[in-house]
Amino acid sequence: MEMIQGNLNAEGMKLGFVVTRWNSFVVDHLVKGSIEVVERHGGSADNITQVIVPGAFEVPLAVEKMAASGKYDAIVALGAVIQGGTPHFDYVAGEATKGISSVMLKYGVPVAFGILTVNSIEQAIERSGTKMGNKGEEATVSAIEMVNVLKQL
Ligand code: INI
Repeated sequence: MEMIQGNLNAEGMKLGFVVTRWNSFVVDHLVKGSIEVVERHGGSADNITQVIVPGAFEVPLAVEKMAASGKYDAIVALGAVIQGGTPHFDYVAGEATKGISSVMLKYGVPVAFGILTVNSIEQAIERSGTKMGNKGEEATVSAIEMVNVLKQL
């Protein structure tokens, strides 16, 4: 049986981060953890390009431009959509998710989903480097793994 899986070596990997300004008090921690995890896996912050966008709704367009440029081995979307009292959350989170996955399939470039979609600020804090880990780091590790899987396919 042939088994293909990706290692977590990020050496020489060129990564694009698309980062929202919305909820920056949380997103800053996702970015910090993501940079650290690249370095822990042999990559370099010098090979990361960060693009700042207003909110999660704008993320797919920036991800698409980065994917189309052919300059990046993978892209990581980092943001936080926090539930309010209106259906706005569902539209923003839904469009971000759909847009990101369609870019990934269109260009064959891994795009990791590091956008928190949570019910409360407390849940966002828990997932940005406190008791539930750091979802930015997790997304970034997924991106590294996918780059290494795709090299073998
Ligand atoms: N954008 C976010 O990234 N997170 C949110 O929680 C959020 N909320 O709650 O509204 C949010 N809205 C802005 C949206 O992403 C767009 O920037 C805006 O609608 C302009 O297109």
